[in-house]
Amino acid sequence: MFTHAIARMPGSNFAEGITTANLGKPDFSRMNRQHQAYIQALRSLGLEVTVLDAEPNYPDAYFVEDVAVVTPQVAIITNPGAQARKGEEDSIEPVLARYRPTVHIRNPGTIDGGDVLMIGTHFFIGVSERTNPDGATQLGRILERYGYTFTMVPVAAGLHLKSSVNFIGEGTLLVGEGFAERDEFNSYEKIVVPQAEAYAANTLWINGHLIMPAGFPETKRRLAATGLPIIELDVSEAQKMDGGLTCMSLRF
Ligand code: CIR
Repeated sequence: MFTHAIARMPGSNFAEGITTANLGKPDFSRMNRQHQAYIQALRSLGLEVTVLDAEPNYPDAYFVEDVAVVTPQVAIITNPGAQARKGEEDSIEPVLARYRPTVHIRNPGTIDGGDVLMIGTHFFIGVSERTNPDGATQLGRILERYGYTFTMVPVAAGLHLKSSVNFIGEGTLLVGEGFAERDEFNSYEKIVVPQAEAYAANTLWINGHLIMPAGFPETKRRLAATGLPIIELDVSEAQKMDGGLTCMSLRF
């Protein structure tokens, strides 16, 4: 059960964040409405949500998932892989320190939380453009001290591991086509997201519910087979900035 979430308001300069998406310029008021609906959905599932103020110097800082990895025993503060995002982690630490002891990933290791998938006591850590092998190994060693195990997974496509692979309960992963046959995920049941709907792999599993991006009917149909209630949210503006549902909160 998740009981808490931390999110951050997007700033009025959020369109200056990093993006590779070619989906047009995002709109601030639409972003705010979508972000409000997101917070509301988390609250409707019983989470106590702390919403931090925007960080004017960091237009991507509302993607709070990337700056920490929170386990029941410890919060690991990351060292973000993108130059423009280095320093975002400083203001999350005092917030997480209210709930957990904190430890840090240090240079030359880099890691974005979007590459870290926690499933019970096992972690998959994506090695991507943002997370390097040193950062992944540092995180893995910290997790081992707390009794967790980990596997490193090369991420050749998509920004982060969780852009393409997410846990949806009952031993099941929601996976993009490129990850469906990967050995690392052998022991899980899988629901495969068709390539044309690849963005929908970034679906959130919270307290027996799924929150998925709106506009992906085939993925919705496949997810309906789980029997879990599905909440659809329009996250078009975050998508324009290469982000989505998992990225906009830390859940614990
Ligand atoms: C970035 O490129 O860092 C942001 N514009 C998007 C981060 C998305 N975060 C995530 O997938 N965890």
